[in-house]
Amino acid sequence: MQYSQDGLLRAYRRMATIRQFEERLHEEIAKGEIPGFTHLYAGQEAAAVGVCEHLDKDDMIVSTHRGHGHCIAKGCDVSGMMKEIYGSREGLCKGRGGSMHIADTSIGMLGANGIVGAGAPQAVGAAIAAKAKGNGKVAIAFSGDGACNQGTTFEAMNMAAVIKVPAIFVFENNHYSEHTGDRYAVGTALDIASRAEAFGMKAWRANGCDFYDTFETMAALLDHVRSTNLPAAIELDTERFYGHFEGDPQRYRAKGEVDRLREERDALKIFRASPVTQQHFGSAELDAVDAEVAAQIDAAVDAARKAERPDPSHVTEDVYAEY
Ligand SMILES: Cc1ncc(C[n+]2csc(CCOP(=O)(O)OP(=O)(O)O)c2C)c(N)n1
Repeated sequence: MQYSQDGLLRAYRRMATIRQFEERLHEEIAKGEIPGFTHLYAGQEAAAVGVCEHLDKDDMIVSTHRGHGHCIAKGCDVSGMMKEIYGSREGLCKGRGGSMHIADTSIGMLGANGIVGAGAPQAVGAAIAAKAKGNGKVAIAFSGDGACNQGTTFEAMNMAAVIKVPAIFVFENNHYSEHTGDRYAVGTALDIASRAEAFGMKAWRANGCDFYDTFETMAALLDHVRSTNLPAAIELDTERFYGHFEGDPQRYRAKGEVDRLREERDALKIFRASPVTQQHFGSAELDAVDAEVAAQIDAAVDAARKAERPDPSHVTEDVYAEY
């Protein structure tokens, strides 16, 4: 596959932004600065970015409870996200959503949400709209290995196959559903992609810690979906570096497991070590991106701390919509 320097730099910047955004949240949450419940995405950067780098602004994605990475990969404003997570009225959703409900429909990010398995039916709805409008857009549902066991996900895959809409089911298998390992919870010989195949759609598998593998596999998948308007699925083998939620003591993980994953399965290290990356960049150029991102995250936290908090008088705003 041909890669442009600009495209690769943008992909690296987005992955580095997700990583640093998450690491900073991990620190700020420990200080008690942030209200609400937070699920960190760090470790899964190559999955979100490898998928979303192919998308236009009007292609749509639906996220999960672990949504920050999907938001950043789709192009959400990072400062607006930070303000949202800090509960500010200046946040992307006026501070009403917090970490778990960030959305920006103006760029096709239809929202994160806390109901496991809710994303797939929403994406099918969005894909029906794309088909009705005939605009050639696709709708992607990100789901975890836990969500792949939900009835809603099966119903959505069946409907997408029957009514033939451009819905894409991205299963990010980070091997845990809360505290339960996939080997206890996922049947079909742990093969999630084969479930999609059973509904009659094409499915792919890729290493979700490797940007290039994910990106190239998604290129083939999207060629198929955009040329046929049919649904498809992909299973990405990935890892999460933090607990299920912030504060999770992670007693279900083997001793040293996360250290090993950070050593062997770190999406940013794998990207830097790739011969394709090394053909295009020296490490100084990528270090410079890391420094720019660090400054951006510092500024976002600073702005979020100072941003206006909601007032009780705002509570009834946006409750009703008029058509
Ligand atoms: C319908 C529903 N059932 C259960 C829960 C509780 N819950 C929250 S996250 C989660 C696990 C999700 O695992 P997975 O889909 O693999 O996503 P991951 O957390 O690994 O990103 C569960 C069971 C929920 N929020 N919604």
